[in-house]
Amino acid sequence: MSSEGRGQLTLYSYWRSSAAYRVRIALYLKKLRFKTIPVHLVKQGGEQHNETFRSVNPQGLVPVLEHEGHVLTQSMAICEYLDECFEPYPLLPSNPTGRARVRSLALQVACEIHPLNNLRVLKFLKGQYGEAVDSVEWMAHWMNEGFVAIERQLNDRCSGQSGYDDVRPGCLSASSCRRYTTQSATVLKCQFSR
Ligand SMILES: N[C@@H](CCC(=O)N[C@@H](CS)C(=O)NCC(=O)O)C(=O)O
Repeated sequence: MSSEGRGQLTLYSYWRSSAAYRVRIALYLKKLRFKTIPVHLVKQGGEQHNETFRSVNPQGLVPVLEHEGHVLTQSMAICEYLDECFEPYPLLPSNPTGRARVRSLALQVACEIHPLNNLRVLKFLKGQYGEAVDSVEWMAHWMNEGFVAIERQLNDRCSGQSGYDDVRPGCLSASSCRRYTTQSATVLKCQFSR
């Protein structure tokens, strides 16, 4: 079904949030129209901490999707919700193995790499350890480790060794977008420049 007959999609989002990017990319891949409510994560200490936003998402995180009276959080849950509600342009392959592979790649970013580099984690590290911790080095370390493994899996895919043929490039970019756009970009870009 198209988005036209299914009610307004509203996304609470911040332009630099990689989790919100995942959902925005999924929305665009599925050609769905949506309204954006910006939540500035930095200005005035971060709008995610306001009671108004906490009443929408008690976790104080973007993205949040509102649809037909439902309030949905967690980017991967939102992407799968969109895929289930709106059939055209599927994000996941039609077979169970393909779906497991796509989910695995996406979760490697969403559950392993991203949480360690999140704003609140970096703030805590700086608050606790100050100059003793180099947050850029910290981010680069976890991103490098994660993306080395992902690149290796994709190389296997390119050489036809691991059966990744059914993984749509868009699905992966929804999970791994913005890998070059953080402060540690320079380090990573050199290593993952294809
Ligand atoms: N696992 C969550 C992560 C959401 C998340 O961490 N969002 C970040 C932006 S990328 C955020 O809102 N951070 C606010 C903060 O750290 O204060 C998801 O995938 O949706």
